[in-house]
Formats: sequence, structure tokens, C-alpha cells
Amino acid sequence: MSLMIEITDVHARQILDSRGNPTVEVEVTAQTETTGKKITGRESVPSGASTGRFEAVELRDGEKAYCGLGVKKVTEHVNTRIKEALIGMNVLDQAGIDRRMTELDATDNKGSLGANAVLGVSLACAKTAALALGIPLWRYIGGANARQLPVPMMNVINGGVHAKNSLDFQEFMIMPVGASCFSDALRMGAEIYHFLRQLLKEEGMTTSVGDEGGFAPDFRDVRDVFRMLGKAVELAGYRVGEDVVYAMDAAASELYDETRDVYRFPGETGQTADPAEEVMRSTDEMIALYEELTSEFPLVSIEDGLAEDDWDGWQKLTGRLGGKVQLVGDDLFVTNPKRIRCGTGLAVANAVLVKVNQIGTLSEALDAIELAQRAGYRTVISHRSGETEDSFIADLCVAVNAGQIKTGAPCRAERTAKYNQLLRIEESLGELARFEGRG
Ligand code: 2PG
Ligand code: MG
Repeated sequence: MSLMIEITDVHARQILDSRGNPTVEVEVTAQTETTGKKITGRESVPSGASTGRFEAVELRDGEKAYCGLGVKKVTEHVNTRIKEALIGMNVLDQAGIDRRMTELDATDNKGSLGANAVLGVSLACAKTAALALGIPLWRYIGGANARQLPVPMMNVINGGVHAKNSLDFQEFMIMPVGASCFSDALRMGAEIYHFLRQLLKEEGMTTSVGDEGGFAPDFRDVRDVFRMLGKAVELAGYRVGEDVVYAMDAAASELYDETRDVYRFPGETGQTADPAEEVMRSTDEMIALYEELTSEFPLVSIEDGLAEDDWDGWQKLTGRLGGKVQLVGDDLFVTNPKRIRCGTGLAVANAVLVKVNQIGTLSEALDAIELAQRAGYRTVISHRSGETEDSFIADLCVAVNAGQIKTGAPCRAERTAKYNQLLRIEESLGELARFEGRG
């Protein structure tokens, strides 16, 4: 590598995420050999609530401060061990930097340094490199042909562990596929969101929002959600199934009861019901439910329809629905090249959800994306339910021409930060920006 932009400082601090929990923010400073100018890039780390069992480990202090959720020890790891290891390296050597940290950690799951330490540094290095080169982050990561704007998957109804309501499934999303460009899609989504609020209000339902900015009313029946979404789409002047289609994240690992090998639906059961009448579904019944839903509604994408370790069930699900529905693996794949390889080998699912903090470095996330794309799997770049004001994933999405982004409702600044960054990118790409709504 001819151009040398040497890392001169790495510094982490504890900040707050969108749920008011501590998270890690990292600044990486590097010096350009030719001009001697110092550049600092900053990035922060998100945090999930419905975390997969196979994700890289997010370390927490476990002390009294912040109810055990502090990350002071993690910032110490950055400010001592990681800093020492990276000083003097070329900030352009992203893969080398990430490997150095992975070797320093020396575990399979980043459990020694903490994935939240490693990821903060990894992302901040990319940011510093882009700043030092004077090019946008998406172009630095993606290169000359990075120019596809994503279809937004906007999570307008929240349930599961993201809200305290009776909705068992976690996310219900609208995808404005009839839009001609990203900004159009965002406008359509925002309009539908406002009509949805109006409808909920008219029905006497709550319009308070969940962790990802979607409304969190007490629906029990999943069909009622899709009916309500349909009304909102029509009220906004769009055609259901043409201009707008639906996606859901069942987050089924959260519903799965390993001891009884069933999926439990406490919300659908209701609080007063006789325990003998508890609503439970077997794997086959889950698949049957998805078959019904996809035939009754324009539901085109189902994420984590089954639990993270049910490879047999996933194979069955993919066999039955994979030809017509996007089946996204989140907890199943955890952005981990090993698990993705296993999944593509077994022909399980047909899309990969990409969350950078599930794997812990930018290079490994890029490996995961490349692997998925090469196997013909679609990719969805995703936020976490606990987010910060950083918009890294917006740049990443365009960089890898992922085609889809999942970053919540058009509400709450940590969600709109990503959408707004995409608007800026679209503007700067001008006519070269690509958008494939119905693609
Ligand atoms: C998911 C995510 C993001 P969390 O399950 O896909 O929507 O939630 O960050 O809580 O894992
Ligand atoms: Mg998910």
C-alpha cells in the first residue's frame, strides 16, 4: 500500500444510546504522511434487545452504575490494549486492523475485548480513512460502483421485546416498492405512518411508540395489524400490494420454548385466559401460519420466522415459501460467515440480515455480505433496537449495493439519522443513483 495515513491515537468514551443505556463511542486519529495533517473520525456502537445466541459478545460492567450496563471496562480495553496494538498502523489497512484486533481478542466471539470495543474502533477507522482521503464513507467502503439506494423497510408497528404491548411478533414493516427513487419511498412511508397514527387514534388505540419508532398498540391478532396497515396505505392514496408491500420480523427465537419445542404466544393468549388454553404453535403450525398470511396479504418478506437453531424447520420453511417470499435470517445467521456458509449449503433462507455489531468488525461484515451475495442471497442492512445518532449503516448500505435497509419508523432521531443520510447520498449521486423498488 503506497499511501500511508498513520494511526496516532485511539480513544473511547461511554455515551448513551437511544434507550438511555451506555454504549461505546470511539475516535480514531490518523496523520497523513504527505501533509502531516491529523484527521479524527468518530463512530459509536448500537445494541440489540432480541439478541441472537450466536452473536459476538457485548461486554457490560455489571456494576452498580447504570444498573450493570456500564461500558467503562470496554472503553478501557480500547484506550489501553487496542490503542497500543493499532498505533502506527495505516488507517487504510482496514482488513489488517480488524485482524489485529481479532487476534488480540483471541476468542471466537470477541468475548475478551468485547465486540462493542472492537466494532467501535473498526467503524471509526473506516470513517477516519474516508475523511483523510476526502471522499464520502459510502464511496470509500464501496468503491466506484457503489450507487444503489435501498428500499426502506419501515417498522411502523412494534411488538415483541421492543414494546410493552400484546403483540407477540416483533416488527411489522411497510416497503414502498412502487416509488421511483429513495426519497419518494421515504415520503410515501412517512405519509402512511401519519395516516396510521390517525387511524389508531380514531380506533381509540395508543399512538405511543416502541423502541424503533413504530406504534405499539395492543393488537392480539396478527391479521388485525395487516388490515390496519392496509387502511393506512389506502388512506394515504396508495395501492396495497402494488405501491406498498409488507415485511415482518417474527423474531421467533424470542417466542421459542426449547423445553417444550413450541412457540408460545402470550399476547395472543391474553392475561386472563385459562393456562390450558395457551396459544402455542409447533414448527409446522408456524409455517402454516406464514403460508396463510402470505396468501392473504402482500407480505413479501419474513425475518426469523423460526428459531435460530432450527435448521430442519428452516429447510422446510424455505422449501415451502422460499420460491415466492424473501426469508431473512437474522438470529439464524448473526452476520457470521460461518453460519451463512452453513445456511447457503443447506439452502436455508434466501436473504441475510446484516448487523455490524453481531460480528464485531467491518471487514467480517463485508465478508458476510459478499458471501451472501455470491450465493444469490439478498442482503438487508439493519440497525439495532438500541441505536445512536450515527448513520454508518446508511453509507454501508449504499457501499455494498445491498438494495434494502431496515432502520425503523420515520420517527425518533436515531432512526431518521439513517434515512436523512440516505437522502444526502441520493442527492450527491444525482442521476447515477439506482433504485429498484419492485426488483
Ligand atoms: C432485529 C433487531 C432490529 P434487536 O431483531 O432485527 O430490528 O432488533 O436489535 O433488538 O435485535
Ligand atoms: Mg430480527
